[in-house]
Amino acid sequence: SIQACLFDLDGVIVDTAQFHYIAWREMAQDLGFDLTREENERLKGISRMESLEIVLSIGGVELSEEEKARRAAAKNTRYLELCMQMTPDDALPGVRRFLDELKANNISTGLGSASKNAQVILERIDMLHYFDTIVDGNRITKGKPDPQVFLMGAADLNVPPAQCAVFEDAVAGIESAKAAGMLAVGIGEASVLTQADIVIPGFENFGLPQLENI
Ligand code: UVW
Repeated sequence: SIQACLFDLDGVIVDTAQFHYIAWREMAQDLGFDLTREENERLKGISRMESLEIVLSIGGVELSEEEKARRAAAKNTRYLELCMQMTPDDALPGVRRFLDELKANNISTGLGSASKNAQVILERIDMLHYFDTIVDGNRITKGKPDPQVFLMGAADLNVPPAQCAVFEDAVAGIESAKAAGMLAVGIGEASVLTQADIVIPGFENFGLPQLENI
């Protein structure tokens, strides 16, 4: 049975994709091109520097390494400024209740995110205390779809991968969970998250009994 649950942050705990989109779009416009919402989808679960490379390739823009570093830092400053508007009410529906249920049943919890901002965002929505371990962009050397992020989380919690469930909204994240040998619960649409063991629209009608039934 499942002994640990590992959660992606962006799109699973909180919807920060909208802020990434605003901040990348402003950078793109400053460089003379636009970024669509659909193009922004490609950035989900992807690290900051890889996201920058994708955005620049969309615009056909080439920058020096120095300018890339400057642009990425400026984007992050803007992104964090937008994130600071969030309150604890911005946690996605049902996720706090589900985490309470896990705690009450002694199931370990971990965060597995490519973001270097994971801790500050969890603090902002007052949810840092829910996680027994945080594996974020400051710790990993290989991004999703590599399994490293979730294997580190399982090792921190001392739980074998086969007894871990991963909650993910990104295709790369589901791939990462499956490569780690874990149960993958997709948050979103089954037509997109085809490798997931089950796909749910969100946590509103999901609890431990549903998890144990998969
Ligand atoms: C991601 O968006 C994944 O990374 P960061 O928050 O570090 O820019």
